[in-house]
Amino acid sequence: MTPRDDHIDPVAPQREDRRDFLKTSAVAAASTLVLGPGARKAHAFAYEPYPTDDELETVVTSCAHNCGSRHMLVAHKKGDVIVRLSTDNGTYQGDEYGTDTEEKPQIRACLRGRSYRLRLYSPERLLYPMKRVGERGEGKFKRIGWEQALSEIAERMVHLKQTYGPTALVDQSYAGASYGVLHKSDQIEGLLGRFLGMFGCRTSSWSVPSYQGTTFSSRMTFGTIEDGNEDDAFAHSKLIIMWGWNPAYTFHGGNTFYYMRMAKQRGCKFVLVDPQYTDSAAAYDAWWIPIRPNTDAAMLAGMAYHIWDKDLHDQDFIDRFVQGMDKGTMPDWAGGQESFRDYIFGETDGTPKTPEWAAEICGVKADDIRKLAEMYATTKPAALKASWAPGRNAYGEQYNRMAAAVQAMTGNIGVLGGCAEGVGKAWHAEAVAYPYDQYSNVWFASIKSDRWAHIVLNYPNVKREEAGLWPRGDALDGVIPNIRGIFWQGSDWLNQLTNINKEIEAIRKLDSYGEGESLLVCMDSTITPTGIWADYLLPIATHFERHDVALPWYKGHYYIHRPKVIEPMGESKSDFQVFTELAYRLGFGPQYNPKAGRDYFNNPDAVDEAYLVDWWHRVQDHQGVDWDWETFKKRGVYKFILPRPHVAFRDQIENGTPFQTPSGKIEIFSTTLAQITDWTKTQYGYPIPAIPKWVEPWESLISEKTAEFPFHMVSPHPRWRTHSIFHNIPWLRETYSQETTMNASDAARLGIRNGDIVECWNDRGKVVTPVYVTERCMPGVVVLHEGAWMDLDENGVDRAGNPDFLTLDEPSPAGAFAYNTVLCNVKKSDLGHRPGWDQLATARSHVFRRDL
Ligand SMILES: Nc1nc2c(c(=O)[nH]1)N[C@H]1C(S)=C(S)[C@@H](COP(=O)(O)OP(=O)(O)OC[C@H]3O[C@@H](n4cnc5c(=O)[nH]c(N)nc54)[C@H](O)[C@@H]3O)O[C@H]1N2
Ligand SMILES: Nc1nc2c(c(=O)[nH]1)N[C@H]1C(S)=C(S)[C@@H](COP(=O)(O)OP(=O)(O)OC[C@H]3O[C@@H](n4cnc5c(=O)[nH]c(N)nc54)[C@H](O)[C@@H]3O)O[C@H]1N2
Ligand code: SF4
Ligand SMILES: [Mo]
Repeated sequence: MTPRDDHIDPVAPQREDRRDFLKTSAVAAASTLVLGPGARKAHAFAYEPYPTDDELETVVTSCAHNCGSRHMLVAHKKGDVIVRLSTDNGTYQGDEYGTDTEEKPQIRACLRGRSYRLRLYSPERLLYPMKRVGERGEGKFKRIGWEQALSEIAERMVHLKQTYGPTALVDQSYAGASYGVLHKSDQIEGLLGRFLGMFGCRTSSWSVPSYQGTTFSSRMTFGTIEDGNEDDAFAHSKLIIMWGWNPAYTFHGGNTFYYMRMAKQRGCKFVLVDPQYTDSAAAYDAWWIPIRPNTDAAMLAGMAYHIWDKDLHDQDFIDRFVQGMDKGTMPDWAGGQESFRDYIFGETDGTPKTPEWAAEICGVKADDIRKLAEMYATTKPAALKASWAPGRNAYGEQYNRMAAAVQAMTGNIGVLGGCAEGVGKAWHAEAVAYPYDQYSNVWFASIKSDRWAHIVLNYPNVKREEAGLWPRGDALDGVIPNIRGIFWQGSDWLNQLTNINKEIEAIRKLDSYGEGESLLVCMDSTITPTGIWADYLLPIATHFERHDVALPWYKGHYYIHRPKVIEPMGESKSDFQVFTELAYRLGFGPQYNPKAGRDYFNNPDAVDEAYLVDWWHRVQDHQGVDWDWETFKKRGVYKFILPRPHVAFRDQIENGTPFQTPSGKIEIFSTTLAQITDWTKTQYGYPIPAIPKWVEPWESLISEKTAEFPFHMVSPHPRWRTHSIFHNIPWLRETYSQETTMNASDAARLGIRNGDIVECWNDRGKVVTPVYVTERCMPGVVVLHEGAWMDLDENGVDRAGNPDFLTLDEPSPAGAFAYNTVLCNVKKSDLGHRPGWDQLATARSHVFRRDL
């Protein structure tokens, strides 16, 4: 058989007329999958005729979403249909043969980006406004027009605001569409926040799932979250400690791997501190130190003890740049309070934090803790890259602060090849376009993001510290919001926040208020697990279908133009169009979108361009960009060439510029925290020590709860998805599958073999997946990647394997989501696993072949 005969590409259009294709594509794709190859003869567009580049139009654009990087995608289109995607090959800058150099690398897309055509034209693509006709969560919707959708939503918003006050609607916008200049979804700068704020009814969600513990640490320690180097700085390290960091899977920059390979070639040594042996460790031949999850702060404390004990610390650096590392660097006003060294040597609590003390907690041998401490303190420069996952835990903030203390005591901050990173934002993009600088982030209550369900379920008997209410200092201060509605924009938060069963219970409570007394709106370009629970689904144009400029994620120094590559599919509109039109209906259209008129809903292009041109002028003024807007549009990507690798805090260390903390120093002893007296009146709710300390998490492998739930589950980010995005892409599910990773000795004890179906459960929920049995995961730990699209059976068991059925919604005091603080049990199961809603679209045979 030649490909021409049997290849069926459910994505490729089969007719010339795109509009017809759009209407029929979902149905065609679905029937293709059900009937299978051969059942219906398809004309294999992708192979015959196979259009060559000269027959196609080539458009440079970028990939999108909250995925760890930002890469160039090149769309090759015929008419209004993208038939091929490629990526940067170095030629788009005008270099005919292409360049890829250390100072100007290509920004090549990963497997997700290259599969994007399948997301764009997926059967789950949302093409029309929809209204729920069944029960919430049942997934029954009917198609309605924009007019009906927007007038009903506006009417309900007014009713809820008037009846339940200015905090009735929760903003659950998140980073699905961040990192664009104009079309933004996020909690601070996003379109939804501005919209609800101007409307006068908004409860904001202040804690960031990714790294709230880490953010807190960075702010307290350095006074900023811009504590990162650009990736090329890694090429200069002699030792890189990947602490809970797996850049082979979980992107943290676009070219991290390229520069780490350069470091390797120049003799750098690598260490991995992680409960699982990762592909990053394999690629760099790292020394793997398996550690019990959530015990990192204890291990770092043991390292600090040994570094002092052997006199390997950098006292000169400490004296010049650090507050509170030892007695000599404590501020005068803090008389009698404990310094970090006092804590480490047990001067107050009588427990010296020796490597032996740490070993009991973290399960790493004391000798290994000593060996790593010596390696780190004597190899210069050394990068201790303390990633976010170990901080996505109960008291996760203490881990990041402890890592910062160890970075500071060895003088590895502000030097090329060192690393101060907590959050690790590096080079500063000119992020927002007018009008965001006006009226953004206005809120009437702000809660810890994963407390909304707790508030709904317990209202009004909720203490302000349980809700994590941010102080306001006015009449609304401490007032618990009477939540009556949620807007999801650029988030799949029902699927991604903690303790999904509790969220479902909260939605049931909203149901009980009766028809019209609550409102759930989901704005997305695909039907998502969250959308299934909404009352209204609003179809949003993807970044291929609107005009914008793409910004790098936390690393990278470039801008990528994002033209409107194709017309919006179906009846989809951009978020900005939808909010502008709603704002007109609610009476503040011109303020919301000052450059637009009422016709923006149908003609957005000139207005969008005008905002982007304003922004580009700002870039030209502030960042010395020498191209004009038209040149940028023509070339597609502007890559900055930095005079030297960007290293955070170089200026502070080389020139004595003060840090942005109250004392102007690196604050291991925090001025801010030391001065708080009533914690219940702060957004934290509960006390946080002024210096980093090991605090035992609510559940871990050292807690008594292991008698019932002996496994610690961690849920890292998948290589083949961006959280939940791309879960519905069959190509990607052929590369990896959603499976529970487990150590071979645990599996043997439980009679579990590779490929068996297992259930993982605890007192919060239960999920079903195949199991991957390996030596690459330490005993007692199971790994299950976040982001699978939940798929409940009639007993509420998740057949897809979404770990957030097991996570706990209790936030750490500094706001860290405790995604990786989970005990559970595991057993072989007869329950069914479903890899995707279109479950036939997997090639992982072990799911079907049970007798391995
Ligand atoms: N167990 C566990 N759970 C986790 C984590 C974990 O480590 N473990 N990690 C957490 C972390 S760090 C994060 S960041 C969250 C991510 O949580 P989410 O942000 O909810 O995850 P995404 O799947 O990226 O969802 C983004 C949604 O935005 C939509 N979208 C994309 N572009 C646009 C647009 O332009 N407009 C609109 N309206 N929608 C758009 C996408 O289709 C997608 O449905 O997950 C968290 N969940
Ligand atoms: N491919 C891909 N890349 C992404 C994303 C994605 O969804 N897909 N999401 C992006 C986003 S929004 C974020 S927030 C970042 C997240 O970036 P990270 O937080 O760095 O990533 P994770 O994948 O959650 O975890 C990294 C490693 O930490 C380990 N780990 C988990 N718990 C612990 C612990 O308690 N101690 C130690 N020592 N190790 C632990 C895991 O086993 C894993 O190997 O990734 C970004 N990059
Ligand atoms: S890392 Fe992100 S931006 Fe880059 S190609 Fe992959 S999904 Fe797209
Ligand atoms: Mo994240």
